Amino acid sequence: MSNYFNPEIETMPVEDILKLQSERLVEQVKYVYEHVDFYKQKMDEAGVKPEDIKGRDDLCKLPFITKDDLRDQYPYGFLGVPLKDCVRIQSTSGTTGRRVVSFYTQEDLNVWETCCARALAAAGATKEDVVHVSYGYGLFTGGPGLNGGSHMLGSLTLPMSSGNTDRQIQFMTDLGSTVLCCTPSYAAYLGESINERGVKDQIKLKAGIFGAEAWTEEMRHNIEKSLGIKAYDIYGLTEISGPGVSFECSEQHGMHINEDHFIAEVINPVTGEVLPDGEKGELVFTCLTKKAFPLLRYRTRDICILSRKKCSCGRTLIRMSKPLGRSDDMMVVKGVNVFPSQIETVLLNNGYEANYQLIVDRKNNSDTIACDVEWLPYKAPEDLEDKARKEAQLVGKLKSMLGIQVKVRLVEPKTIPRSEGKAVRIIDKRNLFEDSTI
Ligand code: DLL
Repeated sequence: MSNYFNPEIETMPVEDILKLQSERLVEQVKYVYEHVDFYKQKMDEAGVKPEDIKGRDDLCKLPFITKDDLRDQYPYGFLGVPLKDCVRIQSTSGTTGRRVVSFYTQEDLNVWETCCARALAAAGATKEDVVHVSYGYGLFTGGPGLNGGSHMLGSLTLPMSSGNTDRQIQFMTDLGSTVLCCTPSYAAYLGESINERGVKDQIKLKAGIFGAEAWTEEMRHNIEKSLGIKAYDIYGLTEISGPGVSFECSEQHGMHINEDHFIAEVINPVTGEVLPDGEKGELVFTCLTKKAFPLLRYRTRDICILSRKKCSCGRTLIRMSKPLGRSDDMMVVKGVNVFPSQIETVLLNNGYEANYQLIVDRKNNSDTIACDVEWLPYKAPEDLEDKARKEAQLVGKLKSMLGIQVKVRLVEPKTIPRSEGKAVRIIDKRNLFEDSTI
């Protein structure tokens, strides 16, 4: 069963949604050209006038925008309205360089929250539900986004924010939370903690909406089992609004993009060439309705696949795969591309959980990669020999997945720091960017 928040949009015939996108794009390009100096300059440089954009087929004439452009224009360079018409600021969780700040008018907030309400409805939430929001509140978009979506849906909203796991579980049992929203790594930790305390039978959760970081199907399976729920993915980024740019439906097979507000493209990250649906590449978004921070052709660095295949939930909105990695976060170790998700898949397929950390270093000009993995409490190695055997087994499995030698160290449960927000999986000690020149 799939519930729609805006059935007329979510199930609109594809030709109609494409037509709506074309109309909105023409308006939006005119709007940004007149209101944001950056676009006027960039389009003039590229020799493109607003009149050249007659519909979505002309989108490829527009230049791309990158995170560097946002940094250069920080903080007000992309504003499409006077600052006095903005009512909210949010910011990325980025830890290096200048933060990206995003601005919202009241109407921009309404659109964002509508997108989140669609995600909640698709996960089966209604007015009858108690929505437990354990994403961080504040500058991070997770808490405010799902909170707003839950209000819009009319659900009872518990603005828990992240942290204080005992209190989370107490509220969950006392107030009968039915829908949980947090990062998948925190959901896994909550599942672990609930089972340890033996209170699973007091939990009324039926669904969870987990996003903001990569997670695998195996991790989904583990979370569903430990919390006794259906776990849905949700995707978004601060620059484009926040969570709810796309969301999973009952099919749990790709996330529907809110195409009345965003056009998605997939490009070859090296050449910038637009790729046909079904091919893997970097996801690029164009905002059709945002006024305060209107990004056109923004390169997300997330690697994805788009699909227009019919979905059994009845939604006609295009689907994107889970992000399969990042064109920038991908690690190159010993010349081999390594995505943390590949390592996670090996661990979960071999009876471990996603409690691991990767340590990448460079010794004598040669890369090393080590992986600390917690053993499960009920699967502790019997002795040192057994531990070495189990480690060697994982080394072999990782070698066949990645083609390189990863040093594996099994460690005691609960020794790898847990995260209440996005998990820190990689420690790269190589300082690669310090040596780089252009
Ligand atoms: O993480 C927004 C969000 C909040 C999404 C809550 C979902 C739930 P940022 O902090 O700007 O925004 O980070 C955006 O996080 O470009 C992806 O690389 C990654 N990301 C977001 N959702 C997913 C997901 C929020 N479902 C960046 N799967 C994006 C994998 C995700 N990666």
